[in-house]
Amino acid sequence: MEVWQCAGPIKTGSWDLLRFAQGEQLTMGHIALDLRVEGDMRKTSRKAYDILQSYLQQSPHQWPLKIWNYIPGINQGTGDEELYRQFCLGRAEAVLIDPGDRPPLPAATAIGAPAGEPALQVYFLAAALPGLDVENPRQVSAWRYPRQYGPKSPLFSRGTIFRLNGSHQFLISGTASVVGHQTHHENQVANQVSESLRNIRSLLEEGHRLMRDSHAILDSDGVLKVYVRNPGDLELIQRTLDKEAPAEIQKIYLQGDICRENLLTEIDGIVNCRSGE
Ligand code: 3EB
Repeated sequence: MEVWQCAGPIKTGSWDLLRFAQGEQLTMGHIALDLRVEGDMRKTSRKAYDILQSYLQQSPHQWPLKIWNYIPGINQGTGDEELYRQFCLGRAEAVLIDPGDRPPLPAATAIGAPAGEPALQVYFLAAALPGLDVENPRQVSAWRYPRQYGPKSPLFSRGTIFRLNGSHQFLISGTASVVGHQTHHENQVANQVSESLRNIRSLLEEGHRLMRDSHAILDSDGVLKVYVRNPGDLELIQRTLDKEAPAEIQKIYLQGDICRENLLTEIDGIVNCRSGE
């Protein structure tokens, strides 16, 4: 469960197939589209992002800060037919922006749901102003991934910093054992965890470089969500993180498939930023 609190009154409602709760500074929303009704993953993804986009255009909170995508059977299908790649294709068809123009992109997570789940689900957090995009110097920006990963690149920033009630928060996208654009440590789950954590630290450091006076801290106000492909890996993943991540930060472990077959784990999260050194 994700709980966001902001100043009221909170207005709830629906718009087409989308449902939302809108406070003063933030909107949280959700779209679920039945894949059997819409036809296939590409069409469903395109429609979900069409609806999201037209909703945002008329909302006081026009800028998505973070998007969570839950994709049934994410690794089903081979080559460009893989459902994650079809999801990326539909998203790119709907989203009107050219990432080459460097528009603000939301942070995102894309995680598998059980293959039997009927619906593609998209959750979003949006605000009146875009966040500050942070890319990771250790990783190729996802929107610049080469063709081998699919016909259309994923559209998200590695992280977004935004201001809420006087302090900065850092929204961390799903971060896996990807260095450059390649998967590292295939079949080695503990090393994948370590590499994901190195990527997160590098991302937070880049945020500090961009923000100068503000830096993200892995303390008890923060939370890391750790996605685990194989439940049998849970203990090893937990032990590795207990060794390598600060004890104070909250950790949530969730089962979910990752967007590349050779990735066994991925971590996203939200951490606070503090002023000064
Ligand atoms: C990666 O580094 C992992 O398609 O929205 C992470 C976060 C990933 C978001 C997305 C995909 C997405 O490429 C995969």
